Order: sequence, then C-alpha cells, then structure tokens
Amino acid sequence: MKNIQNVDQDIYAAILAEQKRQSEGMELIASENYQSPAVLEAQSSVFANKYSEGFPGRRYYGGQENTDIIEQLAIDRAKKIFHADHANVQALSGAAANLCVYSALMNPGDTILWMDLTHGWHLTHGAPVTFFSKVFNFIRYKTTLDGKVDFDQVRKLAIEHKPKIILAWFSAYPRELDYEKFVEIANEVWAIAFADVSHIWWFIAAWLLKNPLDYGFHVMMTTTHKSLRGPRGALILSKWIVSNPLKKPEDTIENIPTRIDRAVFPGMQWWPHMNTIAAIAVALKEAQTPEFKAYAQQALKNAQTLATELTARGYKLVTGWTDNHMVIIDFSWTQLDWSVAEKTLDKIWISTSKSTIPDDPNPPFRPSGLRIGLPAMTTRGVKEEDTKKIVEFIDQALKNKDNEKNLAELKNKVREFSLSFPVPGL
Ligand code: DSN
Repeated sequence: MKNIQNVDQDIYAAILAEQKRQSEGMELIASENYQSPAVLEAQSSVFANKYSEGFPGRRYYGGQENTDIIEQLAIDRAKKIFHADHANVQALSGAAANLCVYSALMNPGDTILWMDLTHGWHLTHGAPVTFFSKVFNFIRYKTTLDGKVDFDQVRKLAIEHKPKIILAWFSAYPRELDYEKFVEIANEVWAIAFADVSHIWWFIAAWLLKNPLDYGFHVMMTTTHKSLRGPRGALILSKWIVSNPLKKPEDTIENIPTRIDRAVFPGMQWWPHMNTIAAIAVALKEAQTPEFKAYAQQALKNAQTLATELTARGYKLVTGWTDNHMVIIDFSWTQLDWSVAEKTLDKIWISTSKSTIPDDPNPPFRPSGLRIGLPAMTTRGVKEEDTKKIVEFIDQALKNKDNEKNLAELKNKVREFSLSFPVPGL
C-alpha cells in the first residue's frame, strides 16, 4: 500500500487499523466473510476505468472487447452453478437487485407476499421504512410456533391478496425451506416465485442445500460478497418461460429474463461496475473448486457444533437448531436486558449482529435475539473443536458483561486465538 501511504496518511492509518481489527478479532457476523486475494486483485483492476452500458455484444460505448469477455464469463459461470437459463450480473448490491426484480415484474401498487420483519426479515423485502413499501404493497406471512414458515397462512394470504410475487428466503432463518410448497401456492394464484438466497447460496453451490430453481422457482437473487467471498454485488438468476411458441423465449419481451435485463438497464441503473463484475467472475470460478465445497461442508459442521454447544450451556435458539450457517439466540425468556449482548462481545473484539425473534416485543434497535455465524472464521480455518472454544468465549463474555476487568482479560485470549487463524491475504 505504498501509494496510499504516500497520498493519504489518514486513509492509510484507517486501513491499517481495520486490518488489525480483522486479524486480531473474531468475525461472527453471519453475512460477512473475507474476499479472496484473487478477488481483491480483480476488484482493484483497470476495469474500474471503463464505462459499459448495455450487455455483452450490445454496448453504448466503444472499446468493449475485454469487458464483454469478463461479463460473459461471469454470466456463464453463474448460470452453470445455479442451473439458471439466464443470469444478470450487473446489479450493484442486493438491495438494488431486489428493486430491479420488483420493478421488472410488477407495477406500482402491486402486491408482494413476504415474511414478517421479525420472523426472518430483510429491510429490502418491503419494511415500512423503505421506499419499496411506498411503491408496492407488501403483505406479510409469519412462522409457526416452531419457528418454521407457516404455509397455511402463506396460502390463505395468497388466495386473498393475489400477489404478483411470493418471496422466499430471509436473513435470519436457520432452517431449510420447502420450495415445492411455495411453488404450489405461487402456481395456484399465478404469482412469480422469487427466492432471495443471499445467505445460503454457497450451500446451494456446494449441493448441501436445495436449489429453488430446481424446484420451479422463477427468479432467484443472491449477493456475491457473503459466503461467496466475492466483491459487494449481486446476481439475478432466472428461468425462461415460453410465452410465445412461435418465438425463441429470449426474443419475447414478456419473458422474465428479458424483463429483468431491461429493469437493470436502462430501467434502474446505468453503469455496471466492470471491476466488480471481473471480481464476481473470479469468485464464481473459485466457488466451483473442491476446496470451496469442503469449506461449505466444514461451515455446516461448525454451525451445528455452535448450536449443540450453545444449547448445552443453556442458551435457547430460534427453531432449536440450524440447517445452515447461522444460529439465532433467543434471550427474550431471560427477563434480563440482553440488548447489551452485541456490545459486550464487541468489547472483546467478537463481532456479531443483533436480531429480532419471531413477534419480538422489543424494537429493532433493541431486539431480543443475537445472530451468530461462522462463515468468516471457517474461511480462517476454524473446525469443530475450535468452535467449542468460541462458544466458551461468548459464554464467558456474557456472564461477565458487567465486569470490565474480566472482559479485558478475555479480549487478550480472543486476540491470541484469532491470530492463530490468519485472515487470507493479510
Ligand atoms: N445485511 C445482510 C445481513 O446481514 O443479513 C442482508 O442480507
């Protein structure tokens, strides 16, 4: 980083401090990970200099012979991994991608059926504070008492409200989903079945969890920076639907993939970030290696060890178990103010994120749950025995939340432990 050091001491100092935090601390935020060194190189490559409105072979600026190559590679790799007929790799983020899907398939005022915010949430699925909720009408289903999707309610609401889209997948849901049931209901009311698999796509890529597109979902979105370990971006994957047998599906405007491409460009966003697309292509190549599959398998073992160990220590988990990489601790029954859990763990440099629990009585900034995941620490080499030590650190910190001296001692132990698992590329 010689150049940054020479040009901007302030930013250089902040980068060094962040490198220290990331290496000496423990990243247990379920949605975070480390970009691979190859991804970082592609992200900071000369493709950052290029304007490329349009799509491969159809651009509005010249000089596109190399941008076309990288975008086509990213598209082909995404289609192959997810069994999709079509992939759009240009959305700038998960939020932008979701908005592109909504605008491609709906008109203002149309209805989307989605999960209630406290039962799994994501703000871009139509939380009342978002612009999305001003444009579209969001109707919410919930989970049953065991924390799993309430399909009777999904069906009842679908028949009553006739949504254009039924949305599956969430940011705080530790179980596998029954895609056949979603598709059955969507087909019954002529809705599009749309899955936002940002959290679990790597398990899909490693064949550890089911792929919604294999079960009749029409559209699937995923961010590329979580467990893909790619840059911050998104993929929109979809299936052709033959609407006019006299034409090739890609020549019909009413087709879902065509509408999605047009919603991304020129509908919602204009300039794809070609350096990010190069980095997405690299991440998708890495995701097809045996090492990536082994990594996903280890992450699943670590998450289930996390669930077992926390339960053994008396913690209550939403749904009692995990089928993926995350667990959500439910503190609501303890009668204590556990909103301090995230802050307490921050003090010993363990990063986690607060989470709502189903029908949480507390507000989003002081919810009753804590979401923990080990994708990032699994990238650093953590295995089941190490996961048990991580649970010990968490348990000790929460039991000593008012004892600053003990927390300081614990922070040193966390530092020593974390440094024994180097961050790739640092
Ligand atoms: N911000 C992301 C998360 O933490 O879950 C959204 O998926």
